[in-house]
Amino acid sequence: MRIGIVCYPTFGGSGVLATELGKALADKGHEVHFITYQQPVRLNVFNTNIFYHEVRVPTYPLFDYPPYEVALASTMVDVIINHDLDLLHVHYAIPHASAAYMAKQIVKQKNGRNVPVITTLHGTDITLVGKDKTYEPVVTFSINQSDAITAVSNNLREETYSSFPIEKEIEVIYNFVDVTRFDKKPLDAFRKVIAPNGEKILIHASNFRKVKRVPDVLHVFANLLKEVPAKLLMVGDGPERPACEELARALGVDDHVRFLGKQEQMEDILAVSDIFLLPSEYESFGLAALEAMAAHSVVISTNAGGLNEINIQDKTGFMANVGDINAMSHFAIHLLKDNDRLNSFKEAAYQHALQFDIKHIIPVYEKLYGRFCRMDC
Ligand code: GMT
Repeated sequence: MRIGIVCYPTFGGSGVLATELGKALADKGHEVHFITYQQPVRLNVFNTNIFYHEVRVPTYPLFDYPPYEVALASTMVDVIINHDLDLLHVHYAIPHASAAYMAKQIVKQKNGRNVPVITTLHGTDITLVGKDKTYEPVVTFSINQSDAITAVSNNLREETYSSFPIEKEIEVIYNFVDVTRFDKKPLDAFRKVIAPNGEKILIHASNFRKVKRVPDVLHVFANLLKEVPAKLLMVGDGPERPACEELARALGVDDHVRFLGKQEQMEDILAVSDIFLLPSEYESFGLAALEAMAAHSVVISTNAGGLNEINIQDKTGFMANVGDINAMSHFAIHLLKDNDRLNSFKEAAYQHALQFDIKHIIPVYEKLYGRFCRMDC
């Protein structure tokens, strides 16, 4: 098949998922065309089946807001026609689903072809941004116009139905992880630098947005440090990072916390981790937590959104109500004070991650594509 993938090229979960999907499809022999405004961060391989089309947004003094959606739709039209795409798979509704709708209409008018559009909903496109009245009518319309709609968890499917008048079936296709990539032996030298005296290692990774409640990570860590020698790695970057660095100093834990910024080699970092902290206010799924589980890390998260679809209470990790710092601190201490318990949780987390392995999920997407394919694809 010849598949167009549209996503955000940044470190966000939807872009990561879309890029890994495209890479896996290319490995299986499909021709994959990424259409984005920048090379996706995880598109770090050379594969003759992968093509990357950069969306250029010409500026003009009149444009306070350069019309990205128009440039995106035009690039989609160009790639669909000139590379004879079988379908477009857009990740994150805004503005990808509406740009795809426009591209579809243009191709229909120009070539008489009805190119199928599949929209995958990821989270904040529905729960935060999409609900905003400024965007809602376009989001509702373009989701309804998609030939197929998927959501990354049951929770997101329900959230979508309760927030938007969606007339079509939303299919749940869970996010996935390439377990072989994350199931790595820790690099001893790295572990020694981070935790020279054998301290336990906790990790948080996110885009440091408000929805992630990153300060809760530091409060939990400060409580834990009173009882267990430990180090904390903070991976990623975003608007909350300066305040979090300040908070680490105010709590007096900054000597034990490293802010690593954006990192590509997550598998090497996660390999040294004992606990992954994700105290988010909402997660449709929590791909970062799943990657941590594949790396044998125990997840302590909130029970918000779809997190309970990947984290099993008292087995692969623990969940607490949003903002319940005491409960999360208690869970971390409970795990880190007993090595046998910690190891059995690590193994359970890894085993559970296997259910979301890439090899189970890619065929589900291929089957979905097959429903919309022309005879010759
Ligand atoms: O919140 C993020 O990390 C970014 C955001 C995105 O769309 O890039 O992530 C959402 O999609 C991920 C991949 O499907 C999910 O794993 C995240 O849970 C989801 N984030 C939220 O729902 C807040």
